[in-house]
Amino acid sequence: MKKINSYEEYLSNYEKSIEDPTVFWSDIAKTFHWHKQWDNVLEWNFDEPSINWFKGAKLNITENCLDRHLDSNADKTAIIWEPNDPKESAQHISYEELHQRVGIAAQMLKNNGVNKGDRVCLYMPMIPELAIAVLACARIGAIHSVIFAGFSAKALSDRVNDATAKVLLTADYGVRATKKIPLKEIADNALESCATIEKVIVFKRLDGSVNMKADRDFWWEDEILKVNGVSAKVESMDAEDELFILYTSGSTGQPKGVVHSTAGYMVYAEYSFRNVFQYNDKDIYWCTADIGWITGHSYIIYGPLLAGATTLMFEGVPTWPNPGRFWEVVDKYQVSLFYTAPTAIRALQACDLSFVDKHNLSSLRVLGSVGEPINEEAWKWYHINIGKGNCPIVDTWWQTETGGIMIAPLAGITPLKPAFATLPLPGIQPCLVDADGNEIEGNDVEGNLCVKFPWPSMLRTTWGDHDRCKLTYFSTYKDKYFTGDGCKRDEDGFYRITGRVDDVMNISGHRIGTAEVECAINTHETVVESAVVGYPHDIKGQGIYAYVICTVFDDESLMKKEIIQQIIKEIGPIAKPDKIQIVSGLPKTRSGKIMRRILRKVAEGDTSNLGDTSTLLDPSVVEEIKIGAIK
Ligand code: 7RM
Repeated sequence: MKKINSYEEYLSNYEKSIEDPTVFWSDIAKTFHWHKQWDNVLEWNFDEPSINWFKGAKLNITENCLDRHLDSNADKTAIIWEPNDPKESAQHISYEELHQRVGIAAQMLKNNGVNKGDRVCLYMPMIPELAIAVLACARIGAIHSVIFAGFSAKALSDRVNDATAKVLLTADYGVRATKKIPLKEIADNALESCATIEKVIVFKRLDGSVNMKADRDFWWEDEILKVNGVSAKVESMDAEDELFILYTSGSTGQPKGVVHSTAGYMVYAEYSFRNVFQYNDKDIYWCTADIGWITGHSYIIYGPLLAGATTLMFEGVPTWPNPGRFWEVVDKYQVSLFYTAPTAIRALQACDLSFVDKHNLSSLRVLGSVGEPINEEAWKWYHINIGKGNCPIVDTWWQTETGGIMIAPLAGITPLKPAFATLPLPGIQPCLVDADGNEIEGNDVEGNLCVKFPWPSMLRTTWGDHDRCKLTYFSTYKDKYFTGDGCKRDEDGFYRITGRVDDVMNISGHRIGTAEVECAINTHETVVESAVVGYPHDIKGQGIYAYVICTVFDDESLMKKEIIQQIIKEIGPIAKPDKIQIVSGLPKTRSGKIMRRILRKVAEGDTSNLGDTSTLLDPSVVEEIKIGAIK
């Protein structure tokens, strides 16, 4: 696949992609390996919604990730694995070895009863076997659902049940910094309420000192041996067959299973990877995300492997054994393309600069950012101290639902503006709409961000509930996909995403619904009601502020500890509130709606002007909340 080489070429490609999307995307799709060509490039309607890309085509995405590279690049490193502990050995897995290990793991799944269309849940640490398991599922047409290994047993069981998964892949433990995470034990607790799971396959990351349930639990290593080195037959998939489910938070308490399909996701993953990062075949590419999130799916596994790149997988954390770990790893492997989250940048920015200056970093060519708006200060720190002023920063805006990067500079090609995601990729037609749903034309404007034409990697449905997909994304504005984000378009037509306009928070780049946290808090027996809002946080981007009404309690600090425990149990540590305020009432309108605007203001520490409170049922609760506000 050829990449765009100049700004003029970007502009002309963009124009072509809008004028004739069919020709544009079929030219790109031709560079992949297909068992059968498509009959039609695009059939769509946003009302249902019904989206078909490359209808009638047959393919397997893993042949495009692996087999396709074997003739010329069998010995090239596909995956570099850097362990949590720098004293442990790293791994270098070539394309040839990865191809073989995926084929064998795929046969292992077959031997354990997994067939095309079955759901397989993956609750695993950041180890090569996770990438291998993802690809093994895709090899035999099983639908993978990766569940972030920081989620609690309750969150895991909810996702397993929603997907009615047949098999769970996990590990004895995960390791992060000095912590040992008992993944198998958490999975055991989750599975007490999961009737559909027939088998659990457990990878031994540590010593294997865990309970194994007879006839249900099997060791990965044993199951692999039983395959006798024979690879599974590749499944020929329809273009629109589901590739994976990935759960993400929305404005209700229940996470949605976002469904991506095969061909369109594949085409867009490679196209966006090559163009945004301006990948060339000598690059060493590192995305620090977790595979439990969409960034890991599209830009640790699929995008880079489709492009035949070397992709680095890191098991550890940015600050252990010291805050220079990222930069040590960059030097160790001569990383040239580096993709991380603003929260990580801000956390490292807060540490001593000597942790950066000890390292050379001259291998770096392109820096990336994803997950939340990057503030100007962090942008500059990243640009000067990490990129030494020489590396373009690609601020990439996209979502679990979009499958791939939508608005971003092409590295070294698109003019940069700090804190701007800049311009849409070819094929992407963003628009801003006002409160009445009318499109806002022209520049120097602000509105809600929508997309008005399909792109290949867009979500197709939400698992088990197509109406929910329609309602959440395609009903707010007619004939448009609604992102949930607010956005500005400046005088030059450049886009700056300003943050969510719905009840979704972004905590350290993790998407968490306020309703999810409220549901978790409300499971505490003495809690009557709660309201959760996000507020600006120096490192995390947003912090969580919870207002809670309780019946009796003796010890306020004990009560708060119990609430936190409840959230860890229901969701996981990522959803822990930063501040909890016990209140006797919440500001409600006469119709019973909580006025979150007021709660957000108080959480921000700005109580000088709370706006119009005349519609409140009981204005005195606001006074009490102001007095008790947590600094
Ligand atoms: C890739 C990912 C999606 C939400 C999205 C935005 C926010 C992501 C940026 C950003 C400003 C960015 N998927 N977001 N990237 N906001 N600038 N470059 O993060 O589904 O987990 O989250 O994240 O609000 O809607 S996600």
